[in-house]
Amino acid sequence: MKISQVNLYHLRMPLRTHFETSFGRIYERDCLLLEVHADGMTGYGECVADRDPGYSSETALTAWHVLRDFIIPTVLGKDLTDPDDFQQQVSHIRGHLMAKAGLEMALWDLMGKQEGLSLRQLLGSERLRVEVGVSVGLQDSVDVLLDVVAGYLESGYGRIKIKIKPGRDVGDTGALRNAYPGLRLQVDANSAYSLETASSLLPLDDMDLLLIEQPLADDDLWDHSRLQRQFQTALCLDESIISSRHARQALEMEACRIINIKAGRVGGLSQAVSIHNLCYGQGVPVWCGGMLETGVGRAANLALASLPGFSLPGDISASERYYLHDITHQQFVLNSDSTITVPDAPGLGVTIDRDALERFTLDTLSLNPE
Ligand code: OSB
Ligand code: MG
Repeated sequence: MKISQVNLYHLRMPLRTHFETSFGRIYERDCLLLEVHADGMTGYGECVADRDPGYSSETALTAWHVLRDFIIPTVLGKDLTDPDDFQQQVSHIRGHLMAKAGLEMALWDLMGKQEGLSLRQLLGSERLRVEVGVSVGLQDSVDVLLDVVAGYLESGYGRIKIKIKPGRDVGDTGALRNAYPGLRLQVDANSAYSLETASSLLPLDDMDLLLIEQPLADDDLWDHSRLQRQFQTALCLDESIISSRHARQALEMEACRIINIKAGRVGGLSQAVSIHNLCYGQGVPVWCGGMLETGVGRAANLALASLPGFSLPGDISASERYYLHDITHQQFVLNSDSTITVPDAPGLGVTIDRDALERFTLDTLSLNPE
C-alpha cells in the first residue's frame, strides 16, 4: 500500500441523547475521520479521541497534532506491506495510541478492499453476528434510569451496563436489580474510586452482576488486584489495559478476571487481536468496548467482536442509539436476538455519506508527500 495522500477530518456529532459518565456529561461527540489514499483506493479509519481528556489523556486535538506532525509524515509516500509494518514504522512515537489506531484502521480497510476480503475475513473469524448490549449513562434520578432501561429492553437489548460513580452506585444498581431480577447487568465506574472509597461498592457483590468495570485509576493495576480479592464478582479492566503486556500483567497479578478490549485504547486492531489471543488462550473472557463510534468505528468493532474469545456481549449498540444521522450510509440495526450483523463487504464494509460528513466537519487537512 503506497500511501499517496491522507486527509483528516475533525468531526463533532450531536448525540441523540446526552451521555454521562463519572468524568462528565456530553451532548456531542468529537472524533477524527482519516481518509487514506493508496494505489488508487481509499480507506477510512476513525480515531476515537474525544474533545476532552476525560476517559483518556488523548483528545481530538492531541491526536490531530500527533497525526499531522509525526504519524502521517512517517508513512506518507511509503509502501506499507500491512498494519504490522505500519506499527513498526511508528514505534518510535511513544503513546498516542488512539491516534495510531485511527490510521491503522484505515490501512485495514484499504487492505480488505485490495484483497476483496471483509475485515472479519482478514481477522480470520467466522461468526456472522455478534451479541451486543447497551451502555446507559448516569441519569438525573433512579426513576429516569428505570425508564431509560425499560426503553432499551423494549428495543430488544439483552444486556445492560450502567455507569456508576460515588453516591450513584449501590442505589441505582439495586433499584435496577429489583425491577429486573434476571437481567444481564454490569456496571462501569470509569476510575471514579480509590481503594479506600471502593469499599462502598461491596453491596454490589450480592447483586448478581456480570462484572464491575474499572473501579480504580487507569494506572493502578496493583490496587485492582487488592480490590479483586475483596469481591466474588469479576472485576473487568478497561482504561488500565493499553497493551497485551498490560493484559498479561493484570492477569498474572489477578487485577481482573475479564478484559474489555477497545482497539482505540490499545493502539489499533492488531494489538486488540493480540490481547484477544492471549485471553482466549487462558480462558479469560473478553468483550468489545465502545467509544460512541460513528458507523466507521462501529464496523471495525463488529468485526473484532466476531473473534471467538469475545464471549460476553459488546458495548456495540444500533446506530440509532447514538446518532440521528451517522456518517456512513450503512445503519446498524439490532436483530431480535440482541445481536448485530457483522459487515460483509470488503474492508470495513461501509461507505461514507459525504453530505453528513460535511455537515459534522469542524476542520479538515490534506497531507501529501513532499
Ligand atoms: O468506559 O466504556 C466506557 C463511552 C465513551 C468512553 C468510555 C466508555 C464509553 C461507553 C459507551 O461506555 C460504549 C458505547 O456504547 O460505545
Ligand atoms: Mg469502560
